[in-house]
Amino acid sequence: MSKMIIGGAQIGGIQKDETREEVVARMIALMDQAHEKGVTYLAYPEMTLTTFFPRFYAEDRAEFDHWFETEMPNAATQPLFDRAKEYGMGFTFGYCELTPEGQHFNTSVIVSPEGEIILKYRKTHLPGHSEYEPERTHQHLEKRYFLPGDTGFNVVRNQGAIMGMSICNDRRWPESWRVMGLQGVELVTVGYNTPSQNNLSAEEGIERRIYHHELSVCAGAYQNSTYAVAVAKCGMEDGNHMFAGSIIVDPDGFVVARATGEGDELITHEADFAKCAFGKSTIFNFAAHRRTEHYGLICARTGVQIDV
Ligand code: CDT
Repeated sequence: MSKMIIGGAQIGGIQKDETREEVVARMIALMDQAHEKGVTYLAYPEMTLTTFFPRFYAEDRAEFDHWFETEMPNAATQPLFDRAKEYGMGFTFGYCELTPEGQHFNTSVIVSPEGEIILKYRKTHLPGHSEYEPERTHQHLEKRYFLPGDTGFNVVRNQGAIMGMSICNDRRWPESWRVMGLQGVELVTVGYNTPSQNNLSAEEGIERRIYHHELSVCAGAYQNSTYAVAVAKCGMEDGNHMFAGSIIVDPDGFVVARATGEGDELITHEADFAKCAFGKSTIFNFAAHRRTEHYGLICARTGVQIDV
């Protein structure tokens, strides 16, 4: 069976003093709605359980360890896993992971309808900076609080589809999509927290930022002939605004569902994974058309080097 109703559970702002239990209750309310609409795979945002704390600076980063989870599931999230299992629903969500070795990652997982974590992904492209920058109007300290992910972009077969994940800034990098595309991915979920303003240039504006978000997701979906669910944590968090714009995109690169507000909101779409085959067997038939002999520089060189 190639059809499945997929969902994106957009989450409105989470304030600093909100507990994991309060957030999980909101997640379960959206899961209940999703179940009523026949959703069997549901995506939540990046860092679903907490406020987007990289906007704050802590001289001693250990002060922020309380935003991290040392096990998953844990007491706070177990009710979410239980409800999904009761519904026979697969899901994916992001959280901050602190490993037994003391490593910090921005992580997301895919959970099967049986309640098992079947794939873990640790965010690869960490935006921002690692030190406090007084000239900035807003700090974006992901590089301070997280290590670059060590998993790479793997996929897993779940509920009849090949699924993968990326997290927020990853969606802007075609490499993220292509690595999963080369594994035949049919559904990519992308959780995000994107500040509406976080650098010195206020001129960029929210509309342009939303355009770049959508452009990236639509291009990634089209060029790899995959469904994509991009889902925001958004609205006001501790006085800071993050844009909404959650979307579901089909393998042709068209937006087929879109959030209308900036709060907790469910978007859904009946995906037909058979539709991924057309692009994968024609214009994006990688085996027939890719020319890897000319792509070496992509892996050999990180930054621009001008030789002419
Ligand atoms: N969370 C995250 O990765 N946010 C970045 C902010 C970049 S500044 C526009 C993003 O790419 O959305």
